[in-house]
Amino acid sequence: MTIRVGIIGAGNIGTVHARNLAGSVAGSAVTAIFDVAGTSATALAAELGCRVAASLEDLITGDDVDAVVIASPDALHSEHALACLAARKPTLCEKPLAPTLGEAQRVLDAEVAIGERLITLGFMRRFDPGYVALKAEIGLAGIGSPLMVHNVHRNAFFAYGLTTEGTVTNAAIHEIDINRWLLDDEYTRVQVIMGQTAPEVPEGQRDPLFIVYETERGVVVDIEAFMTARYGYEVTCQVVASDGVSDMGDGGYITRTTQRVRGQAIPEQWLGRFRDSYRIEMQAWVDSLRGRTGPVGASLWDGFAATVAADAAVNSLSSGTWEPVDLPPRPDVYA
Ligand code: ISE
Repeated sequence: MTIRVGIIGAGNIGTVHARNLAGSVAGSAVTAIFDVAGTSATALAAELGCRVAASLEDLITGDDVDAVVIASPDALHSEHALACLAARKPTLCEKPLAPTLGEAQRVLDAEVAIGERLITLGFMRRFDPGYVALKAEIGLAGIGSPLMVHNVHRNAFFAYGLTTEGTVTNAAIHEIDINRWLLDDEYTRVQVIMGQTAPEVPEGQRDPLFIVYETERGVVVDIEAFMTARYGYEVTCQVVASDGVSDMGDGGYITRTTQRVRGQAIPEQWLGRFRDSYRIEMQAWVDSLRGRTGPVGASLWDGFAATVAADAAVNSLSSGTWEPVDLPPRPDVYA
C-alpha cells in the first residue's frame, strides 16, 4: 500500500518533507501540493511530478490524498489542523501546534471530540539518533537519576524575523518537547532570564534568552536560546544525573586536525544538523499509516503540552518572574 500525501506549504520545510516522501521514504508518494504563494508550489510540483491543488480544501479533501503534511507558517497551523480533522485525514503538523494557547486548545478539543488520534506533531528531534541515544542513557544503570538538563539552542541568524516570543514558541519549543520526552516528566513552573542583548537584535527585541523550567520530579531544565549567535547552528544537551553526566553527540561531524588546529565544521542552519531526523520521522509516520506500527512520535497532546509550557514562558517574559505551567489532565484518547 502506498500512502498518498498532500503537502500544505512549499517553503523550506515543506520542500524537505515533500522530497523525503517522494524520494527517500518507502511506501509513500506526494500527490498534491498547496501553497498560498502559488509559484513555489508550481516549481515543487513540477520537480516531483504531482498536481498543484487549487485550494486548501481541494488538497485536504482530494480523493488522491490519504494523509496531509502541514508545513505552513506557524500562525496557520491550527486553522489547517482543524480543516484536516474535519476531513478526518491523518496529518503530520509541523511544530508548533500553534503559537498561542487558545488556538492549540481549539485543535485539542476537536481531536478529543472525534476520539481518535489523527494528528502527529513534527517534533523531529524525537527521531534524532543523538537524542534517542541520550534517552537510552536515562533510567539505565549507569548515570543514575536525572538532576538537571542543560540545553543550548543557537541559530546563526533567525530565519523568520526575530521576535522574543517567537524564540520561545518557534525555537525553544523543541527543547520544551524533547526534555518532557527525555525525562518522561511534566513542567511545573518556568522563569525566563534576560541579560545583555546581542548586537544584531532589532530594537525592542531580546536575545539570548535563558529559560529555566522545574519539573514535577524536581529536575531543573535550562535552555539557552540564542537566535543571533552568528558563528553557526549548534544544539547541545547534557543530562546531569546522580551517578554521572551524559552529553548528546551532535550528529557525527568529523573533528579535523590540521596546521596545529583541531576543529569541526559547524552547519549554518538546522537542516545541516537534523536532515536525517526529518527523514527518519517521515518513514516512521508512513509506516504507522501503513498499519505497520501503532502511533509514533509526538501526539497532539504533546503539541498541546508544549504550547502550555511555552505560553507560561511567554508570560514570564513580561512578568520577569516564575510563572506556573498549568497542564490540565490528559484526555483518555492519549492514555
Ligand atoms: C526552526 O523553526 C526549527 O524548527 C529549527 O529546528 C530550529 O532549530 C530553529 O531555531 C527554528 O527557528
